[in-house]
Amino acid sequence: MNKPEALPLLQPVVGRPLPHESAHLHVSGAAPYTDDLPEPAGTLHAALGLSPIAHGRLVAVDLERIRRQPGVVAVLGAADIPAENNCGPLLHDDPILAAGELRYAGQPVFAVIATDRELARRAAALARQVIQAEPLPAVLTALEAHAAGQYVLPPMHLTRGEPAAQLAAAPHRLQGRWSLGGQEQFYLEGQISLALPQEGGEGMLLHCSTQHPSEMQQLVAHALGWQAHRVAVQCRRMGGGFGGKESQSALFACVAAIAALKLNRPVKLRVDRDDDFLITGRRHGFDYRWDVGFDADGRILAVDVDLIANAGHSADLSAPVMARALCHFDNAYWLPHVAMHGYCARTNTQSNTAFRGFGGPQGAIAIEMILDGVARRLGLDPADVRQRNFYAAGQDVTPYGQQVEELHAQALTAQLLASSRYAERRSEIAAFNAASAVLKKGLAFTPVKFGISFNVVHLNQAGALVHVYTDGSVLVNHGGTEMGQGLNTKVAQVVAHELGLPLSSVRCSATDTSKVANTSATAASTGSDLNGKAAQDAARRIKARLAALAAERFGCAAELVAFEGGRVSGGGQSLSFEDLVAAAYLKRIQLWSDGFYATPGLHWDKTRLQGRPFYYYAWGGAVCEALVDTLTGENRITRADLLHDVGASLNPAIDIGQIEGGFIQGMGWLTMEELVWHPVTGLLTTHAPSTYKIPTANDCPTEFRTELFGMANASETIHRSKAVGEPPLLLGFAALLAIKDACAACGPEGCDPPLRAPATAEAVLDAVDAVRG
Ligand code: MTE
Ligand code: LUZ
Ligand code: MOS
Repeated sequence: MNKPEALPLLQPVVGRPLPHESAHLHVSGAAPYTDDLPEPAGTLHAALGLSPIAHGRLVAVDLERIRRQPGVVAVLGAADIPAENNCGPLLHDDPILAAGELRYAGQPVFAVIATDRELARRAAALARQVIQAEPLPAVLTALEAHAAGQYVLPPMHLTRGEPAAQLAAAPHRLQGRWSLGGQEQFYLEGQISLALPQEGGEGMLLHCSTQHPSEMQQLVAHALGWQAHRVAVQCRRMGGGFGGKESQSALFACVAAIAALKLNRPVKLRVDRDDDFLITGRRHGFDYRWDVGFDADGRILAVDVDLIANAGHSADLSAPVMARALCHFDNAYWLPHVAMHGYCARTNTQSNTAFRGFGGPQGAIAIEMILDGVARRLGLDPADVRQRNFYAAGQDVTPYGQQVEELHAQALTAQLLASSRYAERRSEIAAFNAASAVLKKGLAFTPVKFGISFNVVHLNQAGALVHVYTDGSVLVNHGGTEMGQGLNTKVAQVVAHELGLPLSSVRCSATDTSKVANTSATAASTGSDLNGKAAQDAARRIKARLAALAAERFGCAAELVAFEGGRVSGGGQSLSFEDLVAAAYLKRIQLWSDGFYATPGLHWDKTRLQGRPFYYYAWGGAVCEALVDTLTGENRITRADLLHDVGASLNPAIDIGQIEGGFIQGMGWLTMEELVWHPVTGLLTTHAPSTYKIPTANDCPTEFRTELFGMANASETIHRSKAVGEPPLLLGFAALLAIKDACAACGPEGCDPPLRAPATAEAVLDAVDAVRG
């Protein structure tokens, strides 16, 4: 045993801006994604034949003709599925391959398996010629479906107080309607699964780009008619998921597995970008109707609102998405009397699904549009009206009955409005607009309050497995998946901190259903909250065993043993972590452990929509400045100031990346990403980057300032940090409202431009025309 030595000044591993664990591989193009894995000899490739029509009765498919195409080994239809023809996550209403009915243009009808991908795609492209169907009338918009009472789920209502009576009594009243588009996840790595038959066809291993390996395992098992223990799903990393691989990776996993089982050969299904757009759903577009009562200062007295989501052809995750929309309509505001009505309209389009924010953005933006309208009606600065309506002491219970414990909106807003010089710039912009006929500027502030936890209580659990090897190195496996958000880096930091090791001693391995079972999706921003805690639990169990051994050696109490800087010390003595581990092994002490975490204190009544669905809230605020060319409609965000609450950050570099990325993604949704379905055929016409525009580096605000709010989480989360994945997307609201503000500068004092989202050049010109009258 060594004499204690002066420890070098130790840099804590948790809380440091360390680079993403794969950053060097990402930037050098060396990080392997599913398609980069070596293909075993004999691997076959699948492609999907898609419905050419939006709605119809499927009469026949000439699969024989497809079978005769070059390179084709097999063609599978719904009848070839061994067991359940479903890949829906909650309800069993999502066919893997169409049977009986065609529900949207782009729906997979058959799968071609060929010797190479190009040949498979060529054969699948004959879909239009081999599918025989009787067309039926298609419902393509949510409003049409709503008018016909056609829903994928029963309507949801959330009410507090007496909204009707208070509306009638309110001194001011405003009614409105608004329409908001959906958004494509546009993960850079498309949907992909590689299925490898094991044990002569008795088992199946899937490499799948998915946020939810456990659900892929279950759905594949159901499709094959197998018990779950015969299916293993692995995912090392995704090239982005953004919610699009929470449930909708399942169709691809199921098709690959069904084909692999049938042919007893490895089968890879990697869809082309256009097919990915046509097959999978995305963020729900919403239509709103509202009626709001307010006082002369712009304080909201009562509001009644309809939220109509385009769910697409099946339920998918629309129920929890709509529940989250209803639970975010309040955003940061006290709404004393409120009635919300949520409708998930069934249409003949792709089934819409999770996308960063999971309905939260669609709920919260409605109150932001309402408050903007209220401020314009009263001739007040919208930032003042917003601040007057913030949750405050005594006015701090949400419509769904959860108390808002940290009231950060006021302090965060004051700090942001000061650092962004909101008031001064407001007058500078007014002066600019007065002198500029064509170019107009606009300014807007919007706050964020976002509830953290899955709004389905039982999903808030996680497991981890930590191995310490005899050389003192550590391997972590947890139930979360890495999609670029830095989860593995954060979890490794937590484990390194616990064992007093440098980060280089700890690695995370691929997510694997045979290592940690029954995991939840990496979603709802809870990845590091849940898996960080589970991994900490596992590390602490190992540490306790090691501390007991060290205490014996040092002749001190186990509580006095410290793990720091790669050394273990106590009672005035110390030894290296490695030496202690080697000694523990010889003493036959278990050097690995599982760990588990379940978020405490959550309860939720999903019929009454009441309870405590969220462990805590994350807060934020954005101030955006827009420059609009009112002759062409072109617009850009020239400056953005973001102030965002991540609690005590686990990794400020990763968190700032998430905040900037989330803001840009929210800005893209609201200002440029436009989805267009052909009004007659129902075909999605914007199904490639040539027609669907996502923001690029050129669209970043010229001045882009991001700051962390810096208050530790009042709730006992992992190192008092806060989830950061989704909430910053809502910061993008300020981009839309800044453009709207610039449009307002074209009309008379107090005008309210009817700007729809996305605020494309056309939308801006329409809004400008409307206020110019
Ligand atoms: N960041 C990157 N780079 N790529 C992604 O796919 N997904 C977002 C967010 N940030 C995503 C991302 C979404 S939708 C969620 S729910 C969270 O990351 C999931 O990861 P977390 O819970 O570990 O934050
Ligand atoms: N709830 C939620 C969910 O708040 N976020 C999610 O991502 C989710 N996914 C499935 C079910 N409920
Ligand atoms: Mo994120 S939408 O919860 O995957």
